[in-house]
Amino acid sequence: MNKNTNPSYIPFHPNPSKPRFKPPPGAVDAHCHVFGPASRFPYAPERKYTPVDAPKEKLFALRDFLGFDKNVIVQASCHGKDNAALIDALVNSNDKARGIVVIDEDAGSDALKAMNRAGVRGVRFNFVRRLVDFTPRDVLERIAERIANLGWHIVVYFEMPDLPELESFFTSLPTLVVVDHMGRPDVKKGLDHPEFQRYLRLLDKHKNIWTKVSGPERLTVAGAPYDDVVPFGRALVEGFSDRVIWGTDWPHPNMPVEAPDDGVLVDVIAKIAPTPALQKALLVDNPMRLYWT
Ligand code: 0GY
Repeated sequence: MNKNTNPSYIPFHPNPSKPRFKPPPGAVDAHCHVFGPASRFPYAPERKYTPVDAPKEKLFALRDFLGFDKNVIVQASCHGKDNAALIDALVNSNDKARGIVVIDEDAGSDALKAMNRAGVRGVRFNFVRRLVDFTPRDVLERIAERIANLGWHIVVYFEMPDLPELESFFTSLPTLVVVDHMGRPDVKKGLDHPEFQRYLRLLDKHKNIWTKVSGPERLTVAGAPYDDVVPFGRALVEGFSDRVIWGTDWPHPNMPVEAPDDGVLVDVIAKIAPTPALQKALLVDNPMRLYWT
């Protein structure tokens, strides 16, 4: 633990189990992070939490252990707009990682092109108030226009009660939009609740919106093996099989009680994507189309 880590911060699982589910060849873990090491890649002064270091070597070892082939690394708020740790992971991945960055509207076009060469394919707009300060809509719109020219997409992170206020902004964006963690539904409310139904309608109407079916460990009330989250993931995989991707979310920042066992998370895949065809779409075909073409 580095010396700034919040005493209550829960580190990632030290010894995940081997999943029973065997990912298909070429499977992509399309939502994960690298943190630090702080000695080389310091955390952002404006961060809302200080994590335990989770460097690229550990991420790549986990990828291999779980039976995955590639990673999509997403910039997390603790590194602010300094994407150095992420870029370092991409360029040392042997073409097995792509990245989603967080940038300012004044990021230079040479810098963006260099990021593109390193394997960056999108930016993240984070609307979760406990994680980031507010960014004005017009700033985000200018970033969106700039990155659209590169063929990048936009990853959005929000909590489902905030969707009504954000929806018109999402549907006005000029790129593909990928939603983190199923839009963070409240699983206690159930599939039929207007909030989740609204999310399904959003995906149904807007073919440029994709969803990650990640994060059961964040959404569950029942705990592992996350069966209370399965119906939500399954509805999304079966309803939008060509626009879903999956990720571990390693190293699981800000878990309130315990770190998830990544092997147990991988075993959820077989429940939300019950056929080999759906599993291949979710883990290989869709992320490859989004990140490796
Ligand atoms: C996640 C989720 C969280 C954190 C971040 O940027 C972040 O710090 O995304 C969270 O605390 O819910 O996807 O890692």
